[in-house]
Amino acid sequence: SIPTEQYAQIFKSNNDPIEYKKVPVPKPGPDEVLINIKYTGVCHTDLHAWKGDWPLDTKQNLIGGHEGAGVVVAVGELVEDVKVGDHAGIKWLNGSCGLCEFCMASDEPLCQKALLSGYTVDGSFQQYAIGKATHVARIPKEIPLDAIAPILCAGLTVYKALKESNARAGQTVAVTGAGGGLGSLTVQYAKAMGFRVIAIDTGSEKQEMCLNVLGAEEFVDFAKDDVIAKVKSLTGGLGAHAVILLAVSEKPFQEATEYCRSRGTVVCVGLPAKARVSAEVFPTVVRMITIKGSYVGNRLDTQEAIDFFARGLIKAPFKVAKLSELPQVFKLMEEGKIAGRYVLDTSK
Ligand code: 8ID
Ligand code: ZN
Repeated sequence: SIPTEQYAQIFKSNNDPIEYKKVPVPKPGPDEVLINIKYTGVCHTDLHAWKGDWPLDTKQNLIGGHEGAGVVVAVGELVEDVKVGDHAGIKWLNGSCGLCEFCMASDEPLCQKALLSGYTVDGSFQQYAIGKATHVARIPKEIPLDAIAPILCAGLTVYKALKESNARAGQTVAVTGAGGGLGSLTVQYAKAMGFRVIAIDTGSEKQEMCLNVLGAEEFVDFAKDDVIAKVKSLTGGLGAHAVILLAVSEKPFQEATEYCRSRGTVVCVGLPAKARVSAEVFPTVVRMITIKGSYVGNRLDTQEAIDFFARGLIKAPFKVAKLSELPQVFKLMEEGKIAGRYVLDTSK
């Protein structure tokens, strides 16, 4: 039976204290499902949302979180293909209109009426969360709910970004921010897609993880090495075929074209506050560099990213903490101290 109250992490407005307290269990509307969230990943986006880093307002009294994996406990009267007992996930895109030109073209993240979990609607930092039935991720029952949680944002986002990079099997992808949550999964998806990886991040823990656990071929420490020179020297002087920018700092967004190969693509994914992307015009033109953004993924990208995981190809390490410990996880994230992803157990 579904309780009437549950625990959540909630804050009034940006930078207000995050309170771990009891709130009502929401009721699904006709086209919605209610998911008993078992585990939720903590994405750097959740920290940006709390801090109000971006030029897009968050809802007041927000329950954050958008990597929630759990079990469906109730469905609205119009929902046909999701059943009570199914495993399902709350992802960043909670809902979209289905009718605009972007939705019609399966570019639903670009829908102007999109609902964003843990940002414009309540997300997964609670024990029971609502998602539109058309958008909740379908999770096969044999997949562990803790390990799949980070795939619901980080995994599908980086899988999509790698596709957007237009790199081919055998080519080299530089991953900037490779030791973080998105980064660790990028290294794994890149490998599964046949790419060679140069990981860029800092510190011995992330270096060890990237090289010995995730399978990157090279590691460049941005705090010690000359990143541009080192990536070029590792790629015969030409640079990486693609660069995936995941860092939460501006500098890489201003130098990535310099270690990207001619004809290559720089894919911007990280969203540091108030940052700008820039590149010198002359080399960008005469080396035919592409600079583009990539924003989460559509429902097919989601299911494909889950398929890679289901096939045993994605094994990025994650640490489990309690839902009640969210503020401590945010602190470690802010300090850049997390190698990989934290996943919260919502029962504690
Ligand atoms: O759809 C999207 N575009 C999307 C989806 C999900 C998340 C975008 N994001 C954004 C987040 O909002 C955030 O801005 O991607 C960014 C990365 O999220 P994350 O992976 O969850 O953050 P993290 O775990 O804190 O990892 C960031 C890593 O960047 C490294 C840090 O050391 C850390 O490992 N880093 C930094 I800060 N500066 C760096 C630099 N100069 C750097 N790595 C290389 N060079
Ligand atoms: Zn995210």
